[in-house]
Order: sequence, then C-alpha cells, then structure tokens
Amino acid sequence: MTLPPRNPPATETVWNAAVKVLLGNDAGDWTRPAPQLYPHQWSWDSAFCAIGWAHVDLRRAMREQQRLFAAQWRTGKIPYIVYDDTASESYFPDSARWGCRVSPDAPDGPPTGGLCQPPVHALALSRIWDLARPDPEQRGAARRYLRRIYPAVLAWHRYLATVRDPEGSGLVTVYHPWESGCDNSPRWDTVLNSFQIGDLPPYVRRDTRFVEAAQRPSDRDYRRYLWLLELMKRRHYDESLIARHHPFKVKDVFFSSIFVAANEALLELCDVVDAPAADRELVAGWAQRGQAGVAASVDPDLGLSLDYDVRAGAWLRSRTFAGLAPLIAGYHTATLIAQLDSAAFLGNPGLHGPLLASTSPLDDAFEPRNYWRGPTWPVINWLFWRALRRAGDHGRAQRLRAAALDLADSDGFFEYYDPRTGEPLGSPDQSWSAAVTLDWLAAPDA
Ligand code: 2M8
Repeated sequence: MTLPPRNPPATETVWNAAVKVLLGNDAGDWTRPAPQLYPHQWSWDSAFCAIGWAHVDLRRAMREQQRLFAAQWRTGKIPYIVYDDTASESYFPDSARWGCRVSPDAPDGPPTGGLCQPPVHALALSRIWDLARPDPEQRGAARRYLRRIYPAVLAWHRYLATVRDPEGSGLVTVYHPWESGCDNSPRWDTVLNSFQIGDLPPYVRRDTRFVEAAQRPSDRDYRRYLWLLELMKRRHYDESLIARHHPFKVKDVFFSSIFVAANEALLELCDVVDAPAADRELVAGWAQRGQAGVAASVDPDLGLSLDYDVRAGAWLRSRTFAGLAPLIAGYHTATLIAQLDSAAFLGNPGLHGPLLASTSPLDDAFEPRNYWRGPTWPVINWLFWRALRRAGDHGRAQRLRAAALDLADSDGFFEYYDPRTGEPLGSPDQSWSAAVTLDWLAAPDA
C-alpha cells in the first residue's frame, strides 16, 4: 500500500525520493540506517523506519521491529545493534569486538551489541496503530501484531524502569555515549574526561572511510568509547556489576523524556491489546515517575534540563537540544518555550532555518559540522515537532515541519546538516531522515 502525499503536487517529489531511500536500504524485514556507513540494524533507527514504512506499506512496517525484538536480552534489554554478519567488514565495532555471548543474558540468534538506545519503539507502534485503525482489515492485522509484540515491549520498559533506574528516580541511567544516541555531544565531555583509559586491543575505524573525519567523533573519543566497551565485556555485561563500578553512569534526560512519551504510548496500546489492569497501573506509574524525574532536572538558572553524573553526584551543565527534552515528556512550560524561541535555539539569527541544532549556537562547544556537536538532525526535530503538536502548539510545530521539509526538498535525506547553511553532512540516504519526512508529509497540517 502506498498512500499518496496529502499535500500534492509540491511534495510529491520529496515523497517519492523518501520512499526510494527506504526501498534502497531495505534488508528484507529490517532497514539499514544508511547504505554504507551503517550496514546493521540499529534499535532506534529501526523504530523510526517503522514509522516511515507505515506510510508506504503497513505490513512491512509491522515486520520492521520484529528482528530487533527477537534479539531482546533475557534482562529485557533491546540491543542497540543487531548485526548482519555478512557485513562484518564494513563497520567497527563488529559483533566479535562486543563478544556478547560471554553474558548468560545475551539472546541466541544474530549477534548483538551490548548496549541499548532511546526507547522510541512504542511511539512507532502507536503510529502504526493510528494509520491502521481506519481500515477494518488493517486494524485486525495491526491488533494481532500488537498483541504479539506487546509482552516484549512491556519487558523492555520494565528493564528501563528497574535495572536502569535502581534509585527509582524517574531518570534512566546510560553507560555509554552510544546509548544516548547522541554519541559525541558535549553533554558527555566532562564524564569522558573524568577517567583514565587502559590498553586497548588493536582496531581500525571504518566510519571515516565513508564520512570525512571532521564530521565524525575524534580518535580520542573513539578510544574512550572502546574502553567503556572493554570494561563492560570484562564484567560479562552483568548490569549489577556495571552499575557499581562503571566510570560512565549518567542519568540521561533526553532518553528519560522519550521513555515518558513511550510509556504514554504504551498505555494507549494497553487498551488496544486488552492488557490486564495491573499492566496499565505499572506503565502509568513509570510515566508519572518519569515526568517527575524529568521536571526535577530543570536547572532554574539555565532554564534547561540537565543530565546527571551519578558517579560524581553532579549535574552536567551544557546547552544542547537535550535541555529542552522535558517538552518531549509533556512539559510545555513558559520557561522551556522561552528557551526554545530564544537566540540559544530557534531564534538564533545565524540559522539557515528555524530547526533545532544539536548544540546551541551560543554554546562554546558548538561545532556546526561535527556530528552531534552542532549539526541539525531531522529525527530530533521530529521528536520536538511531535511534542509541540501534542501540546496543541500548532504554530511552532508547523514552523518546524515546514523548515524540515524545505531542507529535505533542497538537499535530500542526509544524516545531518550544517545549521547555518543547510549544507548536507554525514551519510547520504539516511533511512530515518527519509522516514520522518514521510510522516511530516502525511501530517494533515502541523
Ligand atoms: C550513530 O551511532 C553509531 C554508534 O551507535 C556510530 O556513529 O557508529 C548515532 O547517530 C546513533 O544515534 C544512530 O543510531 C547510529 C545509526 O544511525 O549512528
């Protein structure tokens, strides 16, 4: 099923181009995030891809996350990568470097990485349900699919709410910048600089074969990323040990805000699958606790929320889009909106268009061409667009969507863009950039 774009004809070319990217990266039942740079299945990319597929072929959208959830760890963790070992030469770290089978909790089947990523999966499921609902046949198929996948999604959320938040703070702990999804963001600089690294087994980076090194994390960052991997492997991915001894333990406010939105989505899905009342209470409790945790992370001086370094017992001051993350958790407050509109973010006169940059252009750490240290990322803007729309802030949502569609129209579906010029950067034909564009194009207005 291919739905026509709702706003033709101006958007038809963009629509067709976005569909082409998904088809080009289609690996059968899952989608490569990018043709060369990312040849495996990444967790949150896959969820965004499911949203894109839902506009093209609902049955395909329902298959997208199945391989990912089939690779769920016994703890409930959804791994950040499910490897395609036919492509092991093209990406580092490969599955052998992770060696996850040292853990009794690792799944059988295709090998995985030892981390997780932001839990956007339930948002994708609820988008599938929204799109399937009007058609009786699709609705039946979607309900059956949701009934099948629901227990695994619940277990994934339970893992995040318990194993990753033993303090019951409402904020999720991440053990690695790769878990945040925003790898070399300045948010992590202080923590990454706070520990010494030991000897690393030899390795060769593959990412810089495909993308200019200046647009990727530095070698210094990579050594730290790999050191954290070695430490987790040495502890056999035992999370009780990691929680005690790991040098990178951060309450990630962006991850936690997505978790609130995901729990709200899961609560709606509880009705669709006729989940027991006890499940609804549990999920509602996780959402409420998350909201309180996220609200408590707002720094009154900065007017932005902060991540928290568990090991040092200190809030991490930085000015990135993550400071506005409580919007994603449903906090549409005057303080956050003032920040969003200010020169620190959308109101900055040096921006190509009113889109969120990954780091505030007013922050000392801002590097407009370097990966998560400045460029604009479509998926991040999609999350804020969704949040604004849900809060009834249609004016702001519409402006964000229009600017994002302009970028896609003029430059195609890149991984990220220079926020000052709109110049496309990173990988071309990035699946999730195409996927969220399809969702923007299909949205009736804002
Ligand atoms: C990027 O991360 C990977 C490591 O997970 C990498 O740079 O090699 C991030 O943008 C991450 O958020 C994303 O899921 C992944 C695939 O698009 O690429």
